Parts: sequence; C-alpha cells; structure tokens
Amino acid sequence: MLNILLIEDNVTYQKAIIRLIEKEILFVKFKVVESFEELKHINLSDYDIAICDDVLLDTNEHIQYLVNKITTIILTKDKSQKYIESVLDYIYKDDVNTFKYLVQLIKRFNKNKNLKALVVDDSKTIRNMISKYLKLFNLDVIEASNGKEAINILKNNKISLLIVDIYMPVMDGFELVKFVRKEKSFEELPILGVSGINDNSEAVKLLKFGANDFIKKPFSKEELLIRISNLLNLYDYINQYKQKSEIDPLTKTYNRSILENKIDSLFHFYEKKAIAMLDIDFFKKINDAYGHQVGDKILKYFAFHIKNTIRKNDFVIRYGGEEFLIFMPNTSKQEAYVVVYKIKNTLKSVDNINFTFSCGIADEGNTLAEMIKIADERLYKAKKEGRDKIVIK
Ligand code: GH3
Ligand code: MG
Ligand code: MG
Repeated sequence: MLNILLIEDNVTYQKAIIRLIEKEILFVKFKVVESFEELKHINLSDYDIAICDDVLLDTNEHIQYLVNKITTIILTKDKSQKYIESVLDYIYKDDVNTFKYLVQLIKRFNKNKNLKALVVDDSKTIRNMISKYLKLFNLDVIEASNGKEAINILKNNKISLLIVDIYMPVMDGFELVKFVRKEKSFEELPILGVSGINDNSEAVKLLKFGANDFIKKPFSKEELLIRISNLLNLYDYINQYKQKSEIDPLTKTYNRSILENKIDSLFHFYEKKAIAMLDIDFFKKINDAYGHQVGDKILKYFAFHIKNTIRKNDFVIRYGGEEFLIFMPNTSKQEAYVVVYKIKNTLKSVDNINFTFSCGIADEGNTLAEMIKIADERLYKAKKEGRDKIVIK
C-alpha cells in the first residue's frame, strides 16, 4: 500500500490528482490536508510521499518542516525551483501534461521500494549526492569507491541498477562494465555511466562495453531521475514480459524455455546439483475415465504440491504434458531422493481420485542435457519396474 499525503486546498486539483493516480496504482491511499495548521497534527512517518502545493506552505520554515521528514513533490506555478535540492521534483500546475509526469513519477517511486542501486564513484561527494537523490526516489542504495569493491557487493546483493563513474583507482568503470556484462545482461542489471570528462568518445566507449545510458557531470537532479526512470521502466517491462513467457499458464511452473535461458548457466555455476524427472502414472487413463478437466485439476494440484514441498532455490519445470523436472542446486541424488520421497508420501487424492507418479533422479553428467538424459532413463526404468517408484541408479 502506498500512502500519499496530498497538501492542496484546491478541490479541482485534489480530485484530478487522486483520480489520475488511482487509475494507475492499485493499492494507494490518500490523506488530504488543506493547511499548515492541519499538517502539524499529522504523523508524517505514516506516509510514503507528500505532494504539496507550494502556495499552501509558503514560508521556508513550513517547507523545511515537511521535506526534512518525508519525500516531497512540489506543485507550483513558480519556476524558480527554490527547494530542488531537498525535494524529489517539481510539477508545474500550468501544464496539464506535467500531471501525467506526476503519475509516472509516483508509479516509479512506488516500484523503487523493492529495488537496490549500487553507486560506484571514487569521489565521496558525488557518491553522496547521487545516493541522496536515489534515496529520495525510494531506492535502497549501496556505495562503492571502485570497480573491485563493486564486484564484491554485486556478488552478495541483488542489485537492480548500477551507476558507474569512469575514472576510479584500483578498477575503473570500463573494466567494471566489461566484467559485469560477461555474466549479466540488461534485463538483469541496467547500467548508467557517469563522468566528468568532456570527451564524448569516453562515454561512447563505456556504452560499447555494455552501459545502457550515460550522463555527464554536472547534471541536474531532474536529468538523473528521468534517465533512471527510463532505464528501470524498461527493465521492469522486459522482466514482466520475460516472466510471462517463461511460466506455464496451467500449472504456474516454469516452461522448458527456462532450461536454456537460466538453468543451463546455473548448472555450470553449481558444482553439486541433482535433477529429478517426475511423471504421473497412467495419466491417459485418468483423462479417459474422468475427462480432461479433471486431468487438468490433477496437474495443477501436482505442480502445487511439488512447489510446496521443495526448497526455495529449487526449480520446477513442466517438461512435458504430465512430466515435471526439478532442478536442485547443492543437492546430491541421495538428498534429492529424500525430497521426492516426501512429495510421494504426502501426495493426496484429487476429487477422490488416487494417482501416483514415477521418478528418475540423477546427479551425474557433465552437461544439463546429459543429466536430464540419465534422469529420464531412470524414470523409464521406474515405469518398467511397475511405476509408483523412485529410481536413482
Ligand atoms: P505412463 O504411466 O507410462 O506415463 O502413462 P501415461 O498415460 O501417463 O503416459 P502417456 O504419455 O501415454 O500419456 C500422457 C497423457 O497426458 C496423454 C495426454 O493427453 C495427457 N496430457 C498431456 N497434457 C495434458 C494437459 O495439459 N491436461 C490434461 N488433462 N492431460 C494432458
Ligand atoms: Mg505419465
Ligand atoms: Mg508421459
């Protein structure tokens, strides 16, 4: 839930802003305040962001009271941007289009709460300034003073945005971007380059190494935030789309495309890993006897039950119609057996129809394809030996 404090006495503006934002953000709550007197009685820490008409809080003291405690967007007719350093942004009331911008800004602010940015710059002053802006924008921020530090942080944190300076001691921005792009593409980590150099060819070089955008010092806060918004919006969009294309609509498990896109690289990342292939027994007979819809219900339950039993780091993939693959990192086949045995032991009937499955497990094989093949052969063996069995040899 996003809690917005709207400090505005004009009812037309109030309504327009609330309507526009409610249309775009599902879980949002507004509190409208119409004077500073009223504002003083509000507990500001109950709110995520304030949208404030600068005529209502006309003195410096009033504005400071607000911006010291909460991220604020100023609504104004005055173009002086007096408080730009301490507020998130200015929205001009004389232009209808800026209200659309306000909605986009709030939307981005809301999504940023789950994201972490890494700011890499050897200048503490620049780092602090960028961090301050990003925090106002609701991003979590970690700082590093060179590429090497950044790589260590990237190893241990889920970072969604990397901001890099070019020239730094120990390891510069070029080296850092090259290193990051060896394993992470844009949809995993967008990169924004920052530099004070007046020579454009340096920026171009960084872009060629894989940075996605570039901003030259000195830059305004507005410019930085807009470029960050653009990168993160694209990043979200691609990931939402990708997620949809990787999920099987019936069982909500991954489909086979994830084997190539993700599991293959994880396979080589983990030294120890196991694969289990599970296939429902005589599923055709179940379909024939009770109908396809009942069959679907069993498939959904089976997938749900597997997901409920396995660990957070395991992956379930719908490998075929009624065949599921579980990829288990840091797991031997004996340990995988325990997990699959638990799945088997706690399996329930669906609409009073009992069903069983057979399973083959492998932790041998030098490639993903090889390990799948071995597990599949064991599954076949389990079927041949009478079904309702788990085979690991
Ligand atoms: P076995 O024990 O040897 O695995 O026998 P089986 O009948 O389970 O295997 P077979 O491969 O002969 O048949 C699989 C059946 O699964 C046939 C197919 O119609 C059914 N099936 C595949 N996808 C779906 C689905 O999405 N929904 C339903 N209801 N059935 C499906
Ligand atoms: Mg089957
Ligand atoms: Mg089958």
